[in-house]
Amino acid sequence: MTTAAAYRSDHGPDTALFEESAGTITGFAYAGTLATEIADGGITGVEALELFDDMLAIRELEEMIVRLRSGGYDPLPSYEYRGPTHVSIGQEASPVGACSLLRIDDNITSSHRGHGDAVAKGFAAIRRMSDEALRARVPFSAGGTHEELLEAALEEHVYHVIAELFGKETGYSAGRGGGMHIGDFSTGNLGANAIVGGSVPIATGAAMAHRYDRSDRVVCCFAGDGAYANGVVLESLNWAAQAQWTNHLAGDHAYGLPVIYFIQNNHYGMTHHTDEEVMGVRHLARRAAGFSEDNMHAETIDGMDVLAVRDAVRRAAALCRAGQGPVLIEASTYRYYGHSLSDPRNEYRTREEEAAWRAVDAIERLKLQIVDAGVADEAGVAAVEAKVRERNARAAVRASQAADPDPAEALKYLYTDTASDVVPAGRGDVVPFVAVPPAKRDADGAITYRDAIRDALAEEMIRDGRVLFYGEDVADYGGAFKLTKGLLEAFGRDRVFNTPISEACICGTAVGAAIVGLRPVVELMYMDFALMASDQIANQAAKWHYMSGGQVEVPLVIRASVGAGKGYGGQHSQSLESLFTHLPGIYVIYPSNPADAKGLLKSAIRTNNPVLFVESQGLYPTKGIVPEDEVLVPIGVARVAREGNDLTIVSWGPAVPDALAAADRLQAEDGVGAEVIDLRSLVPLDMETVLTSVRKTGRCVVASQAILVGSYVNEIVARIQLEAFDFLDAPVARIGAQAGISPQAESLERAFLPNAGDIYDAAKGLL
Ligand SMILES: Cc1ncc(C[n+]2csc(CCOP(=O)(O)OP(=O)(O)O)c2C)c(N)n1
Repeated sequence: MTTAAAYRSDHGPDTALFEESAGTITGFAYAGTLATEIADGGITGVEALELFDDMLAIRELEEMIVRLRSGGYDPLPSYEYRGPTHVSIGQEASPVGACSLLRIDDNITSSHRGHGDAVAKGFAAIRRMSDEALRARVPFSAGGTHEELLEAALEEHVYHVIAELFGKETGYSAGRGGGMHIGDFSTGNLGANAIVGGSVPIATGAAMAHRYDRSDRVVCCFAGDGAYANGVVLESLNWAAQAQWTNHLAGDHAYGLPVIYFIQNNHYGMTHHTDEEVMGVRHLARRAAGFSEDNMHAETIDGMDVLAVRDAVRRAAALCRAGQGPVLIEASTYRYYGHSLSDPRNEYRTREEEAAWRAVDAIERLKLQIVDAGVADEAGVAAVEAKVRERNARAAVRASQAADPDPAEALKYLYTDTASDVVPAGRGDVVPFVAVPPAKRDADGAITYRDAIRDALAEEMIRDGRVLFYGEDVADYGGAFKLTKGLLEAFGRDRVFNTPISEACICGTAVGAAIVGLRPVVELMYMDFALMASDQIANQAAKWHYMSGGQVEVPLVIRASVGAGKGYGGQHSQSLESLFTHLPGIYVIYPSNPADAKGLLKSAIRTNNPVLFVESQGLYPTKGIVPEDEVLVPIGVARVAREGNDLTIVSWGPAVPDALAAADRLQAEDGVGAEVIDLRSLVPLDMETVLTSVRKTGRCVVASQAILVGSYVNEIVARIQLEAFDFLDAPVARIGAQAGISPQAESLERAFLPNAGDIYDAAKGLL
């Protein structure tokens, strides 16, 4: 374990002249053939036939999609295929060559054009499985020999892939993901991603987890050339190359991230040319030079030669397993079809160009070499072709007949009801290097909201070694608000570390680490910066449990603090919780007091759902009694903060103290008993507690600090009016910030934000 060695620089200015070259990146260096590979022991004839089989299986599957669209797929002449048609025909050598050198427990991530990656990783993993593991995948198979079981398992894999493409319950993701999000976690496929580049930080986070676990697992991240212009991808390269993984402060775990960035460079984005149009470099492998002193061991290879792919991935995986990752491989390849089948592709490329690439077709090239090297004769090769065709056809027919998901289950897998109730053996009861400084307690036992959060983190990090904590400046400095001071010293830099200013990567790596078994807690310095990470929060963290059909859980916590009320202006003051309530799949919690902050954060760390945990900087110094014993506050249970019979005030976060102040004034000045409900968690929402109160009081004000346009306040108001209309004696009133931008000037910000007086006035208006 690395302890808290300090990063304290004592370098003065150094302006000595230097010249630096970006080093050499090679391209197309591989010169082997199947015959030389066999002679050198790099491959066996059987393995060569397996590569052939695997590439054919991908092509057959995707040609099925092409023919289904035109009604020309003989096994299913009238099946109506719906959904995306991003076929990768032409690119098969990349996934097949790469996956053939990965272990079962290695991972891949994939792109919107990921059918081939899914088939290849599954086939490669299945080919390595024991009879027992194979039998578990095909319990119904009558086959007795290894070959029979293997063949049945391969067919079953194709079946589950096609069933997913057809949107069937027996698809890998139970029809919830489809081809653009297909994942098979049982064979190490962490999912395809329809957000171009979206999976790259996830792969990086999974590699970070493998490093943390001291395993020698590797992650191969497939993405297209277009993706390598995307911000989060470039952030990921920077993230993976950080010196802190390998320098002396990493102690006994100085080890580069075991990730292979495998660019499937088919030379087109959707229709644009990456090489000559939207990129300033000729070879994408050059990208690596900007991020790491050793160019990430980058190279360009012939992606139309499955043996060249194997050669590169063999070396890359070995480097990663030896702690010398990351590695970047640019495979030059081509897709014969357009972006999708609705793209005729004549606006942007010529038939001559297509013919030139088809002339170096990877499947044909391997077939010739198989015959030339004497691995099989023409008849043997034809037999493999027939076997693949028939296997795929049987799987497709079965998939077409499989049951559609039950419409009543459209929301199944949105959330999980599991939590980390038991910490696995060897992971629990961590002994800190030094004790976390105890929170300052008042005589009555009160501590601050800030310390309550820090204590929750510390307790959970002791309870469970899978909990990591990272974010910008959170380690030595203790975060911008000094909230996490002491955690680095207690848990070491392995578990508490500073990150680059890369909000998308902070959240995306957390998704990757979570789906392979860790429980990351990350900090966004200001909630406004969540917008920088919005794809990773909204499309990745929130969606993977559902899109995987429940195959995977995403236990992570994103802590984000709201800066409102400090005069920090429009980009550091936003209460954005409502935005995230609009994104099903992620819990949204906003505590109003120290006890809830602590108890809810502990629960958030333990639930297997992703959680956006919103904090108020204005509340950080406020105090409240927090029991010294462990208390978990349940998520999704509102708190009646003050009882009353005349009127209900519903609120959350920093609006709760205002609501309580308004209630006190109503009592004192008007003799009105207001009941104050602190929602605590917005998602899941405890509407029952709200309705029970409103049914009793007949009047309600709903208040938060968010601006009212699009606020979650409106959701509560609407539900009250729908579900308790008959009990209302007045319309429900709403309170929020003005529909504008947080101003800096105190006079303006005071006017902009709602306060206790506004709540009081609204309540009076109802009486
Ligand atoms: C973030 C994002 N922007 C745009 C798109 C629309 N889109 C889908 S595929 C694609 C091109 C991707 O190019 P590349 O990464 O090279 O992969 P390829 O399609 O060539 O396999 C685009 C622009 C998207 N899905 N996601």
